[in-house]
Amino acid sequence: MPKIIVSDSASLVDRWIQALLERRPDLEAVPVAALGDDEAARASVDYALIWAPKPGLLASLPNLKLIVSVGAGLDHLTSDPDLPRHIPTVRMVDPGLTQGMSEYCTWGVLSLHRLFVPLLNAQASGVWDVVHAPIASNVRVGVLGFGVLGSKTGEALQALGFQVCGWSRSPKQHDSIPLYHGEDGLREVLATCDHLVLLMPATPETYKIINADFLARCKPGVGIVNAGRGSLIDDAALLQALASGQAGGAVLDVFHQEPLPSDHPYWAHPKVIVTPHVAALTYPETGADHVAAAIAALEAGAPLPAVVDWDRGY
Ligand code: NDP
Ligand code: OXD
Repeated sequence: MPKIIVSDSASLVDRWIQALLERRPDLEAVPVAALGDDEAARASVDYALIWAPKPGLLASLPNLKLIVSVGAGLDHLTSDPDLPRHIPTVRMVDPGLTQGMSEYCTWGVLSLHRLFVPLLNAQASGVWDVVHAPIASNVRVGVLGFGVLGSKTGEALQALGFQVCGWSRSPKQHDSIPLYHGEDGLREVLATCDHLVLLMPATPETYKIINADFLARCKPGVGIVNAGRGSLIDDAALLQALASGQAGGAVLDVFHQEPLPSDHPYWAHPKVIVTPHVAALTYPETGADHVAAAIAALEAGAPLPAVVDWDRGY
């Protein structure tokens, strides 16, 4: 009987096991915590559905054939210096996660667009301060990172009436959303967008991509929603742009250090909304189809869905 080990937040592990067994009753699914320490137990593992493995754990499983990341991001895996990168690895694609992300990012854009941050500050001071937002059809939102999550977020923003464009690493097409890539494409996006949604993965190429030079190329007063990873932003540059008015506001879910240190300037910043990495969650009940599909593809020798290309970094 093929064996899969499961690691996620404690409250989700039993739900994963139930959801996996409903789809694949032929599997033995066990929590990582219940895997014995002896050689025979380690040798019995075929597949791993994993969030943040104990460093060295995956490399110690001699018959491991497939790693499925519980998250769409991979940094919880790559923080293991011994991650066995020769084993096929699949990123999470989950309709529940995608829906959550599109809700979070549309809320983030609406918070900036409808000036909710100054309105909430005014409420805290008991001030009746009437401010009006521009009409959405005159506002352009750029989604940087137009992959699984970015494309659905872009479509949701477009459905709300915003002008939307996307930017990705490689050329892509969409029926109704103009898409850009490369340096020339970025120039066009930054020069024309009022708000930017960041949904790129953490890679060496995207590290601090939102820096002083990048922000200076944006429209004055640009709004930033970051639900990708904290490593995308040079915090000193964003704080400087917020102080000068070059950036109008930011909604930030992810940070270089999590939890965000209690003395970080973002916490009390009057132009910033901080949320504690809650933009989107993978739900076992909707994500298990992807895990079952990945295992079935591996067993059939077919191409794996959402397979990671470690040379590309995601
Ligand atoms: P995808 O791999 O489907 O999409 C990533 C997108 O980023 C692709 O469009 C890709 O381009 C683009 N990209 C990658 N590198 C670059 C680059 N150097 N320049 C420009 N574009 C680039 O990932 P998902 O949409 O599934 O997830 C995106 C990220 O969202 C995850 O990596 C994770 O960090 C974050 N996330 C955050 C969560 C939260 O709760 N805050 C929850 C879930 C995910 P191309 O299309 O050309 O490949
Ligand atoms: C993810 C996340 O990458 O939750 O899925 O951050």
